[in-house]
Parts: sequence; structure tokens; C-alpha cells
Amino acid sequence: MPLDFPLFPEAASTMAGQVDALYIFLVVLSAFMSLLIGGAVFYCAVRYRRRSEDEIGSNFHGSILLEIVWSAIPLAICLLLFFWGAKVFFAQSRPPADALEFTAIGKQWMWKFQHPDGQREINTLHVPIGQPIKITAISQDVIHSLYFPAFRVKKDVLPGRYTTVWFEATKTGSYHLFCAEFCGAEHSKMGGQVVVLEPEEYERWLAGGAAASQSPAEAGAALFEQLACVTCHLDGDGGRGPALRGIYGEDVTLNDGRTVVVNDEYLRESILTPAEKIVAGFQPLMPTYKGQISEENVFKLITYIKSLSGGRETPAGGAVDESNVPQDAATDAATEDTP
Ligand code: HEC
Ligand SMILES: [Cu+2]
Repeated sequence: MPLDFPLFPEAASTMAGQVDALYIFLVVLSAFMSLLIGGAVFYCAVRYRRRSEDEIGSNFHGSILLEIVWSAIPLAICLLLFFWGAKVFFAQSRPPADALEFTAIGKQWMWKFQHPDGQREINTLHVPIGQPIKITAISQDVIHSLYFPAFRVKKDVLPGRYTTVWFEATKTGSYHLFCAEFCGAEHSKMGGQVVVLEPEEYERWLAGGAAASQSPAEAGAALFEQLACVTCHLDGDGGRGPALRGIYGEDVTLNDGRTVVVNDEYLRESILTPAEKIVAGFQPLMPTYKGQISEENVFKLITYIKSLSGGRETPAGGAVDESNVPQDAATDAATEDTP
């Protein structure tokens, strides 16, 4: 094998150039400053060395101009680094709105990925080129960190909290992915490959795999019935719990007057520890599902709730006057609409 010792991993995402430019600037700046200061120390030590036993140093009264110059220039450089770093940080932290939504679960010692259509993989991830990919990740046990060196993105994956990482691949090929947080005896095995494909190839790959029988939203809908969520959350008002249609991305008012945005994190908390945040106007009677629903299934329920967009569907034809219908019948009509 020829000598294969690259200084940098391959640059295969839209982020790679930005991260490398900042990194190289920092290295060059540090090297320049070290040489400048080290050189000046060495030069002065030699040039102004004590030449005879009875030599007395000359007085030096300072220079305002010099003080200003060597304060202002470093300040300007630090500010440049701050704003430049912030710009790259924001670009990394804000996935574009049209990103494909993947999920990842880290556990000792593997990565489980799920594609938007429900296809699943372990330690390997296939993605299409030229398309922003957003991965919402959570850990099932200890802290892990999802790292794609060729894309120059890395994000800690924590138990009990969602984090997201996004990238857009710019080169087809197969690249490493790693867990970058020491997480136990077999941490070093917690890695694999991310395979970047042309969009048509990706479609073919999706079609060729053991096709997911259900989309995550469909699987979530099934769980919603199995776990009896439907008994309290009707597709309309009048249930013991709030209707969930169209809540995603909206504000919800809590019984203590606070307003929170319904996002993935809020939904997860509402399902696992409902007592933490009680929706205004409702009783804290939702059972806690902590420890009873796997992270995979929480993802599915969330995807299902997200898929319930738009206004509420009125029962068949919308002509049912609920006041004339016995309570049970109205309930049935509303539940039937739940996909
Ligand atoms: C016994 C009735 C009951 C069951 C069963 C139930 N919930 Fe709830 N749920 C409630 C009530 C009441 C609230 C409002 C009070 C609160 O926030 O805890 C609520 C709140 C929620 C919220 C927050 C809604 C909002 O508007 O902010 C979500 C999300 C939710 N439930 C999801 C589920 C899921 C998913 C299941 C099944 C795994 C489920 N619930 C099972 C009664 C129930
Ligand atoms: Cu790990």
C-alpha cells in the first residue's frame, strides 16, 4: 500500500471548506505570533545582553503609540476570530428548512440510523449527495458523539436530550463515521461508514433494501393506538387530553402561564414525563411513559404527531352536530379519522 497518511481527512461537504479555512487561519496566525514573539525574545536577549560587569541599563519611558498599536491590533484579530467563528458555528447549528430528516440512536456500542422513509441501518449510513441531511440524535445510555470527519461536523449525543447535526455532502464515496466520546470498553468499535450516493442511486438503494413496511409516521400512528394514547387524545376537542393535530411548531400555554414552543424536545418530554409541563386547561392525568417506550418508539410517536399538520378534520362530511349525538358516538367518529 502506498503511504497513506493524509494531513486532513477528505473534504466532502459544504461545511468542510469553511471549517478548514478557519482552522488554517488559526494555525497560521498562531505560528506567526509564536515566531514573532519567540524571535523578538531571542533577538532582544542577544542584542541587549549585559556586556560588562558594571553596565547600567538605560531608562525607558514607554510610548503611548506603541501601547495603542499592540492593544488595538490583537483586539481586532480577536474580534475577527470571534465573528468568523460565530458565523461558522451558526452555519453548523442551523439546518436548512428543506433538510431530509434522519434519526440516530447511539448506544453501547453502535449507531442506529433511520431514514425518513423508515429504512434502518446500523453503523452504516447511506445519504444522497447535494441534499441537506439533518440527523436528530439521542443516546440510550451514556454520552456519545457523532462525528463525520469528511463533513467536518461533530455533535455530542446525550441521554435524555435531542441534539441535531446536519451536513450536505458534495462528493460521492464512502467516508468514516465515529463515536468521538469515550463511552466504554468497546468505544473504538462504535464507528462505521457514511456512503454518499447520487440521488438516483440512493433511491435505488432505498428500494432495494429490506423495504420498511411502514413509514415512521405510520408506525407512530399504530403505536398511538396500541399505547392507548387515542383514548385521551381525540382528533378534536372534548378528549381528556389536548388534540394533537397541528400543534407542532406552535406555541402552547402551560398552566403556570408560561408559553413554550412545541418542538421535538417538548413532545418527548410530554410523552415521557408529562407532569413536567401541564397544558393550560387540562388535568395532570396523563400517565408517565418513562422507561416504557424505547427511544425508537418515541421518535415514531413524535414523527406521527408532526405529521398531523393542518386544521382538524371534521368527522365525515363535517355535518355532524355533536350536541345531538351521544358522547360515545361523537368520540368514535372523531377517532376514526386518526390515520
Ligand atoms: C389518561 C389520558 C391520557 C393518555 C392515555 C395519554 N395522554 Fe397525553 N395528555 C393527556 C393530558 C390530560 C394532557 C394535558 C396535560 C399535560 O400536559 O400533561 C396530555 C398532554 C400530551 C401532550 C402535550 C400536548 C400539548 O398540546 O402540548 C402530548 C404530546 C401527549 N399528551 C402525547 C401522548 C401520547 C403520545 C400518548 C400515548 C403514548 C398519550 N399522550 C397518552 C392525557 C393522556
Ligand atoms: Cu460511543
